[in-house]
Amino acid sequence: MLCLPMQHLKIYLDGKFVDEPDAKVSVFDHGLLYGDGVFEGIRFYNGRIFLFEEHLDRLYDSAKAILLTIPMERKALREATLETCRQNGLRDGYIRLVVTRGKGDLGLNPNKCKQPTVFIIAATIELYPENLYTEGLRVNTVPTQRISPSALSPAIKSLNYLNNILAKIEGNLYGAHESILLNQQGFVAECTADNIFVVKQGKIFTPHVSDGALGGITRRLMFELAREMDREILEANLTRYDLFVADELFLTGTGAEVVPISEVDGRKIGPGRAGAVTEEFIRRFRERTQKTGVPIY
Ligand code: PXG
Repeated sequence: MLCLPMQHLKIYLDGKFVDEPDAKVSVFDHGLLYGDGVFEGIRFYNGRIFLFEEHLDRLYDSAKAILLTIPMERKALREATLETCRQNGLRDGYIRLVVTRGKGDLGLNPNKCKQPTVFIIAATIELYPENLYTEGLRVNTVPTQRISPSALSPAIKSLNYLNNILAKIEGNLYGAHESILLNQQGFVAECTADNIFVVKQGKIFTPHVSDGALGGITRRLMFELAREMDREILEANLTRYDLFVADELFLTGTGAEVVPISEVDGRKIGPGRAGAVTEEFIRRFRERTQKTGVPIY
């Protein structure tokens, strides 16, 4: 039997492409020490990066909001991202674009960090199994509340995800596929890495960003797809009650895409599987992913 050498992923790290085992950052990097940095999760489908400019916009805005200067012009960062996909010969997959405050000392003062760290990973991603896109996810609301926008704006896609991770751990303890976080007023905010939508009597609702939801790029696409469907999405203060009595519920996110919810806190939602409106969003979303995006090759 012919044994081929194992192919390592090529990682972009501070201007160079390195094999994954050599892609290392300092233990003094404030991204690691304090979660001081920003990131994007981006998908590419059929040889095209999906909603690439929208993700770059959000990355630069997140960085600006924490006074972190990304040490690359947008054009260079765009090209480095495309080249990372090419170096790995991928046509479908997931990109993780990360900018940290860089190496500093053991104090948290970011002024000690002279050079931000930039790395880009392009890899394949394991989605939820296809059956869940018809059968739906079991989700739970969890005790951990979404961090208040006045404490840390959920609009900033920072490396500080402990709030979401604690919620995820709690959902895992319930055996849930995902966790729903409420805010301090008891309104539904979002899931750990997804936005949430409610369908009720033909109308569609989603939490306000000010209720603690990230302004998801997939969320924004839903507003556009709804217009195509002659439907309207309303931003609203939603409670657990609204989830329990919904006709349909679904989640959106770069990783999860558009995925139905069948159960919340052990209660069956609507038909207990993907409803007609959710299915229409899934169909239109998939069409977009296959037909649009920035070509890699
Ligand atoms: N809320 C939060 C807290 C997120 O982190 C979303 C909503 C959905 O936003 P987008 O723009 O993706 O539609 C996110 C997205 C991961 C992962 O690895 C997380 C995200 C995106 C991709 C992958 O779990 N966050």
